Amino acid sequence: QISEAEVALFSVSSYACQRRTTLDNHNSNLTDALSLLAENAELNNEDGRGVAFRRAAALMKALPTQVISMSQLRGLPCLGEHSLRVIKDVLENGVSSEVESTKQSKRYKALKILTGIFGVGAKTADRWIREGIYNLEQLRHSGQTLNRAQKSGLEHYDDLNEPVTKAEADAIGEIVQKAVDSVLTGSQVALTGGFRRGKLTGHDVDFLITHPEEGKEVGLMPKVVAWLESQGFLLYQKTTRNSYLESKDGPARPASNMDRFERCFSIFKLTKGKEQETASHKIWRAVRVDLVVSPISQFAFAVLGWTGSKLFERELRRWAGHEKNMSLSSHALFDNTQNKYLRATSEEEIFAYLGLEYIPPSERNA
Ligand code: TTP
Ligand code: MN
Ligand code: MN
Ligand code: MN
Repeated sequence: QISEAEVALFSVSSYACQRRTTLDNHNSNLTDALSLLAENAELNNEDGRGVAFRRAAALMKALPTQVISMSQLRGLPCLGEHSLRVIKDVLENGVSSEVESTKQSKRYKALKILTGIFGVGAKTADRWIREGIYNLEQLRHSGQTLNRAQKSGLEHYDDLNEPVTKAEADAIGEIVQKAVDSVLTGSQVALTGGFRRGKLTGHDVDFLITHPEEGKEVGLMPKVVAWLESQGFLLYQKTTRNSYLESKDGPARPASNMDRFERCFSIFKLTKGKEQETASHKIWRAVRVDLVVSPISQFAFAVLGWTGSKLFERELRRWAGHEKNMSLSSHALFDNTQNKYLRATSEEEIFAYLGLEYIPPSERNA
């Protein structure tokens, strides 16, 4: 037994955007369990429960040492009754019985397999399961009509479920830069998402494109996509135009956390290096790539919004709204008290407006 005096107590802020969360996680046994339950909740459209588990997992990720006793958790925020029960189970028994039974369940396994198809979300997967479809084999023989994204997702299933490496992300970055240079000189490409936070692998590669002269970026995406297509780099693409100007709900208050930038969800055909050639002798692999175009005036907000993590972003918006009476989006920051937009050209300025200490991308891994 560990005596009261020996346990290290932690002092941790309640919003993830007030904390520094690196990739160095001292409690992966606990965060893996909580993340799996968060994922399961999300797959079942239980969003409130999903966020509660995500917040608990993020809090555990931010602790500076390994937790060995429940008494160390006294007074910590973000840990609800359910999360504490899961943590206790892991600390006492090495595993959480709820996590183990979830992992074994037919429904969870099917949801994982089916939502592993690009273009298939929780709702579609649920409908298929209710029709008796639990795996890819059953889906292929079911006669279900698949949309263009789903067809592509099924075709490249294995590649798209293989983590993307930083080397592959950099190779794609060079292609995107070349595409952008070819269609509009002076355009800039920034790597965002998990790779900007220092992750070594990801499920996709995210890029933000802009031009230093405001307005020059208009219509850029279709040109970039046409260039990529002409060079044979795209296996799939769906471009959505910018809907920011015509939105009625005001720039900083999008209806959902989906932003309104001109964007392209794509699947790249990436030629493998000699070292990466596999036994199958396939000389290329499919990689999910997200491209987003932002005007330079919104660039700092777009970089901040697209760097993640998803929970860090959610917490920034919650902090802005609840603590500062401001509305933050990937386009702008609006001060509801002063009734005005706050301009920024860097992420540092945005944190300053929000009254938050600046957290660099590598410490936003909440
Ligand atoms: P993701 O690419 O989904 O996540 P990630 O890069 O952090 O992790 P992974 O390595 O698995 O790819 O999203 C990146 C960021 O983009 C995320 O912080 C949220 C933001 N984003 C939006 O702002 N709007 C959107 O519509 C989507 C899909 C993401
Ligand atoms: Mn450490
Ligand atoms: Mn990503
Ligand atoms: Mn993405």
